[in-house]
Amino acid sequence: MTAYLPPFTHLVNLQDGTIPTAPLVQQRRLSDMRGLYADPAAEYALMAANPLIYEVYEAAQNPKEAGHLLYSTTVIRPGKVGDEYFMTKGHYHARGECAELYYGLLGEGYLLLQTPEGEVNLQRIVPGAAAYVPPYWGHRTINTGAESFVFLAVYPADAGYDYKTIAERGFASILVERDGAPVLVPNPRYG
Ligand code: PAN
Ligand code: ZN
Repeated sequence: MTAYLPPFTHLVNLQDGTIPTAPLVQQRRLSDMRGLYADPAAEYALMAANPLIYEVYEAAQNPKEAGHLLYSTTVIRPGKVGDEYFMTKGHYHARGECAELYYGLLGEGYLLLQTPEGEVNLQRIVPGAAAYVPPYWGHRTINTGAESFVFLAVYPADAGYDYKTIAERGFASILVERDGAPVLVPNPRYG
C-alpha cells in the first residue's frame, strides 16, 4: 500500500528570510569556505573575525528520492572578502540532470552559473525574480547589496551536491566590486 506523506506548510519570515520552523539550519562561516575566495591575503585578514557568510533554512526533510522536492531559503549577509562579494560555496548537483528554481525574496544579488566546460552565465536576482537553473549547470549566489540577500530554492530531493568540483577548480569568473559596482572578471585561481 502507498505510504502517503502528510502535506505540510512552513512560513517564511518575509522580514528576514528565515524559516523559524525549519528542521535544519546550516550556517556557513568564512572558515567553512577556505580557498573559495580569490584573494588569499584578504581571506587571511578576515579569518580572525570569521564572519557568518550565509545560512540555509531547509524546510523539508523529505525522503531523498525521485519524485519528492526539497525547498529552502538562503540568507546571504552583506560584505566582501577583499573586493569579492559574500557568496555561497556553489555546487553542481550530484545528479547533474536535476534542475532547480530560485525565487528572489529580499535584497539583491546574482546567480552565477557554469557548465562543466567552464561557460559562465549571470542572472540578476531581486525580489520576485524566478530564475531557472537548468540541468548540468553549477550554481552559486552572490550578495551585491547592502542588506541580506534572500531567495527560496526548490529542487528535486535526489539532486544531491557535488561541492568537490567547485572546491578544486572554482568558477571561471568571479564577481568583484569596481568603482562601487559589481563586475564579472576572470577568476585568477580557476583551474
Ligand atoms: C541551494 C543551496 C544554498 C547554499 O539550496 O544549497 O543556496 O549554497 P551551497 O549549497 O552552494 O552552499 C541549492 O542550490 N540547492 O540545490
Ligand atoms: Zn542546487
